[in-house]
Amino acid sequence: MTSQNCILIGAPVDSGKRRAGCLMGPDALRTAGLTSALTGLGHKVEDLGNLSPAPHDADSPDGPLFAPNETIAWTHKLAETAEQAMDCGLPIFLGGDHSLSLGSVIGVANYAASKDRPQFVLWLDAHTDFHTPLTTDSGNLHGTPVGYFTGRSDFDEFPAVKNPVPQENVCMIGLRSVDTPERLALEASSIRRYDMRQIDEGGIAGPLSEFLKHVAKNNGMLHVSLDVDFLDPSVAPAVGTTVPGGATVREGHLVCEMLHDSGLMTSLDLVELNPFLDERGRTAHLMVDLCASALGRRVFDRPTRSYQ
Ligand code: Z70
Ligand code: MN
Ligand code: MN
Ligand code: MN
Repeated sequence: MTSQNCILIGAPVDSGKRRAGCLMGPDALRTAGLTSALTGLGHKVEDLGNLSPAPHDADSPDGPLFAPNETIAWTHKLAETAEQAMDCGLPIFLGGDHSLSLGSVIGVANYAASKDRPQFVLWLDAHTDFHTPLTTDSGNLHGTPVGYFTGRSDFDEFPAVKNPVPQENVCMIGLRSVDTPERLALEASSIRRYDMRQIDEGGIAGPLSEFLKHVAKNNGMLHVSLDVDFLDPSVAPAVGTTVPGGATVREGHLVCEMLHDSGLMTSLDLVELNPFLDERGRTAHLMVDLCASALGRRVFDRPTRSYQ
């Protein structure tokens, strides 16, 4: 197995929604043994510690969006850190809520563009997070990163998206909670999307391997964004918005094992873990175990599958 240089980037972002607690996520993932899980697989691990947002004006409690200044400041910091880290190995962003992907994805996409390679994104989530600041009802910016990095308009105060990820390069799996404006915009888009019904009917391996083939054929770089609520809340309770009917432990591992076999993943977000809501660390441990599967942990050796 190829040894990777894993770069852990603590991103205790808690400004993307109102319920507090994701700021403890990076330390919970560390406490659950992330570093030793990865070094045990033969990888090098460099932990950059926890970042802070760029300097910003205080947010006012009124206004349609929750904490926009803080989230924009995080976006600046994370985009810059992501682009730099891509030159040194495989960045793993330890969230933090999903608004961290506003920054992580534009940063890695800028790096891919500098190498003349297309960026792809696998979005593992109950939600599509395809809002813009004008379509969101909740005002929670963790519901907007896919809208942002695919280049939707109305993100005026945010860093400019120099290299939007083309819609055809985005694949969402696990969907079961989609707001009407998101659904309408998605239906008018070429984003690949699989709801839980499709997974129930046909399994998760088919859609994923089709997407991985597409990434491989285009020599793409692949960012994977894993939201805790992709998983069913019965196995992953440490999340603010629990949506019943999510992926099973085995579906989660299968996705991660296939990602590893593909050799295509170049960056990863582990997001929305709220340790305040966990039960004896079980969600943190599951996220660490899934990350280990994505980096090569397996029960028995198997011939490597090809996605070419
Ligand atoms: C809803 C909104 C969301 C994550 C919840 C929910 C968004 N669509 N995203 N949890 N990760 O408020 O915009
Ligand atoms: Mn602040
Ligand atoms: Mn999400
Ligand atoms: Mn979600």
